[in-house]
Amino acid sequence: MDGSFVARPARTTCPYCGVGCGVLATPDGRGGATIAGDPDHPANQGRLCSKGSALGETLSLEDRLLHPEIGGKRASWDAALDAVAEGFRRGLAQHGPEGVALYVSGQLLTEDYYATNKFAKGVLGTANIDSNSRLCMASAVAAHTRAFGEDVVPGTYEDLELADTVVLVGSNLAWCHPVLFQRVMAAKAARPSMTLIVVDPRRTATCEGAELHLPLRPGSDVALFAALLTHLQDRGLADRAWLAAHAEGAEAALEAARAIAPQAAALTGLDPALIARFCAAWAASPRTVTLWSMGVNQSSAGTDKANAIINCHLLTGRIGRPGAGPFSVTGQPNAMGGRETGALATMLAGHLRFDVPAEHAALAAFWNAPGLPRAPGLKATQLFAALEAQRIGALWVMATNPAVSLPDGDAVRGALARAPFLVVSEVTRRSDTAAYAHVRLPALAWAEKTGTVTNSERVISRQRGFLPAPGEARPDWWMVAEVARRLGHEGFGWAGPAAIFREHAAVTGLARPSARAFDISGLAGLADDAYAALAPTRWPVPADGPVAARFFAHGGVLAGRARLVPTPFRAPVEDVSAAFPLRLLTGRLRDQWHTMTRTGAVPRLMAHSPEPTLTLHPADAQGLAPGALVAAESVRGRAIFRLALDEGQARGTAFAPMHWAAELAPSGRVNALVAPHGDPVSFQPELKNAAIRVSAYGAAWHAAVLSATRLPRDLAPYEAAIAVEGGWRHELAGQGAPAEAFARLLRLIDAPGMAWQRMEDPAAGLFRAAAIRCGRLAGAVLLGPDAALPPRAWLAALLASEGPLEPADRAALLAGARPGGPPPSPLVCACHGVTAAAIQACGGDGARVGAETRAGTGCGSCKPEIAALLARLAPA
Ligand SMILES: Nc1nc2c(c(=O)[nH]1)N[C@H]1C(S)=C(S)[C@@H](COP(=O)(O)OP(=O)(O)OC[C@H]3O[C@@H](n4cnc5c(=O)[nH]c(N)nc54)[C@H](O)[C@@H]3O)O[C@H]1N2
Ligand SMILES: Nc1nc2c(c(=O)[nH]1)N[C@H]1C(S)=C(S)[C@@H](COP(=O)(O)OP(=O)(O)OC[C@H]3O[C@@H](n4cnc5c(=O)[nH]c(N)nc54)[C@H](O)[C@@H]3O)O[C@H]1N2
Ligand code: SF4
Ligand SMILES: [Mo]
Repeated sequence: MDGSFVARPARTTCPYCGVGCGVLATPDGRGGATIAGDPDHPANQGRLCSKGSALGETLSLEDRLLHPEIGGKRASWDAALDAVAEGFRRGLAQHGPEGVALYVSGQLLTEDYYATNKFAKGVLGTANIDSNSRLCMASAVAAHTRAFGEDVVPGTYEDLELADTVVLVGSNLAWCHPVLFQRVMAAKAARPSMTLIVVDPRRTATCEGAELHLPLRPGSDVALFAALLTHLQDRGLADRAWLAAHAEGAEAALEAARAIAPQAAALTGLDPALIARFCAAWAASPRTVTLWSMGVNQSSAGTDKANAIINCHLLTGRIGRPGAGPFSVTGQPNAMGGRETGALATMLAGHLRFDVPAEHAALAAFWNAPGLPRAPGLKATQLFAALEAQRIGALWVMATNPAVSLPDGDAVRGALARAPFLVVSEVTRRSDTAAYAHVRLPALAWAEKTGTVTNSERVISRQRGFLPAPGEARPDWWMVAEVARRLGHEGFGWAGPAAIFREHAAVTGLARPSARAFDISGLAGLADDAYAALAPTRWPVPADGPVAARFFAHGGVLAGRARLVPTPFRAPVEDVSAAFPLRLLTGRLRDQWHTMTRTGAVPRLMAHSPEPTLTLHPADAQGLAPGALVAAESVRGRAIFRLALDEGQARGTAFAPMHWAAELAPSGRVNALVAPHGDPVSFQPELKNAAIRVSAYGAAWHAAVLSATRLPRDLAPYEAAIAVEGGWRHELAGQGAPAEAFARLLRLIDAPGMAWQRMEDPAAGLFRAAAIRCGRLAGAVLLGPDAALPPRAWLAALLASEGPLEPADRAALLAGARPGGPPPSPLVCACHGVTAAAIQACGGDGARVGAETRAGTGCGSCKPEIAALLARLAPA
């Protein structure tokens, strides 16, 4: 907190994606706040997406962890911190520094990250600190390091607007970096000659704005870029002068590409004419940005995929110029900060390296840490394998939910359950991982915490608290500092985040005179008030003066030369077979954030895609109907999903979102299926490719339950809890006698004063009941033999309505629809609650959609879907 309650807007940064949008948050004095985009922030210039604009709806304290707990019981901070110190002391005594670990997150602030890394490497003497960035950015980090000698993103967002061709590889930018996508679309509208190309096995919302979509076979990106590299060389587009001055390795990279290029069509499954169009478009446009994300990184060939992209830019010298360059976008708000502070098992701190003795010595001296580890530690999946093997005596998990987000999820949960000592710092009581913890520590959440984050374009922005700390919640850095102090270490006595930031900035100057691009030593003397007022600042900020915004701007700021890397082709580790014939792609939905601990409680964000869904191409559906339940299995585990069919899903693949946790859908955890195999260079797991099979899930009954409060978990083999205005909707399916299941569900929502309407037809397996209390709908249970239950949207809306039910509505409750009311239709626009039917009713006229329904006039995240609906209505 910067101060107590003030009713003026705080200038802060969105805590979701790596675009890093500036937010103006104005406290309402009742614990909430109104949220607006910051017009002065360079990343978003006032825009926000659906998740950002709903931030005000995530501030409730209802599910917050507000007090420390030991063994599930409330404890004082002193007792909890003593217990953590003791647990780590014991872990060190039993297993040495290799037997203790921290698992942290790109959602920590830079100051938290710095303190935690210093605690692990400086105090515990272990390099076993890894971040969920291992699941996210590790391949990009490794590729940058191989190509540039350092983890540096050369470009800026502006380059995406200045480019003539923008290529998005393995990125669903429209849903995952929506404000950046809107910037690209606005630039395209202003300059229609601009070309957008999407490389993704699925036809995503992002493709709505694209001229070209390459639906390549999952995992085959290296072959596509090998074809491009040889094409560029053969067309004489290699920039010989630039290569001679700034790069090396072109010959070897070309040789490797030539070995693959002739099979590019076979390996990618793409039409050779499409590959030729792609190569021609790229070749013809000196101003090309190739942006990539998880479809590239989350692969056993992730580092090679990224280097194959970078190679094309290096060969042509299309880097460091306005509108040109390879561009890895970050996922989390502070993925970049974690890389800067070095809070990964493979780095020291401030881009200093384990393998440069002078850098190691400089940091050991600066931290007064003679035990500073000399070699990298365990990477995320290795760390949890070591936990499972009982080689980790104490583990501290901070701001991440590995029970949900790590691959081979059932094994991870088993390891967490058997952990000798597990500490979890969390903001919510409802995290799957926190359920396993011996000690739970309540952290400050976004609205309360103070520090800095760095976005995808290297801009450091302030997060500023605007609500008071609730309960006994404390900053993450403070917890670490207190435990370090208990372990007898000085050097953690910071008065606040400004002091930590100064120390972090000073570390980035330690490598001098050896040149590191990441240098913010110019901020090491930042006074408290200057830190408080810090405007968005792009690094580097060296102590000795300003530098250009773009790296490699002719002549470049990096020491040494850039390197083209040979990238031989490797198929994904797990292959499909007769037993497991489908490749499972996993990823994100428009309105959800990760494991849903924050967005899952916001009805407006739940409406777009309320249940864990598996999408197949209709030709792969084996006669299954959309809306049916399906069991998906891999060799590792099983999950149950609602089926969706989409012509845009590549044949032979399936897609399921990564979001559902046991908290909301115990059977919908996709990572029960996914393999932990990693990239050999980056150790990033192959989260986008598991071989699975899909079959109908035969349930004896299907049910929907509406209630004012959330029902307990584990009621049925399939369940999804969905927050709606005024209460909760539960979708369930299970085995056993339908009549018994109905009676059990009724008992769960029954309460004194309820009047019941009931309809039972046991022969048909149909059971329905609605409860009325004080003239209003208080709950309902709809149960039947298949997924074709009455619609629930109208009933859910009645739960929230203030007034008494009208007689016609009362009569219609068990039908689930008001006579003559609109048929149910999926929500498209979350800001204005507009359904697909309402948009279609505008007759394919885009202007009418905005004017009459207001769809697409809010945050704009739904624009690609509106475009898709209109395209389907347009005359062929
Ligand atoms: N709405 C929302 N936005 C988010 C997040 C969120 O949870 N929700 N999380 C943030 C985070 S941490 C991250 S890392 C980013 C991720 O942002 P993205 O990487 O854009 O998101 P994903 O949906 O994980 O994956 C992108 C695409 O990769 C494709 N893909 C799968 N395999 C391959 C392949 O072999 N090659 C290619 N070319 N493509 C492939 C998938 O079909 C998918 O459409 O999003 C950030 N933004
Ligand atoms: N199959 C599959 N798996 C994936 C992915 C995929 O595409 N497919 N994507 C991967 C990627 S890219 C990512 S980034 C990960 C994300 O996965 P996670 O990091 O596990 O997901 P989150 O839900 O963001 O977890 C953050 C946790 O921190 C808590 N929290 C929020 N703010 C704070 C705070 O200030 N302090 C503390 N102490 N806690 C806080 C939240 O309540 C939440 O429980 O998932 C990875 N897993
Ligand atoms: S694009 Fe959306 S989620 Fe990402 S930072 Fe901006 S408002 Fe937040
Ligand atoms: Mo991520």
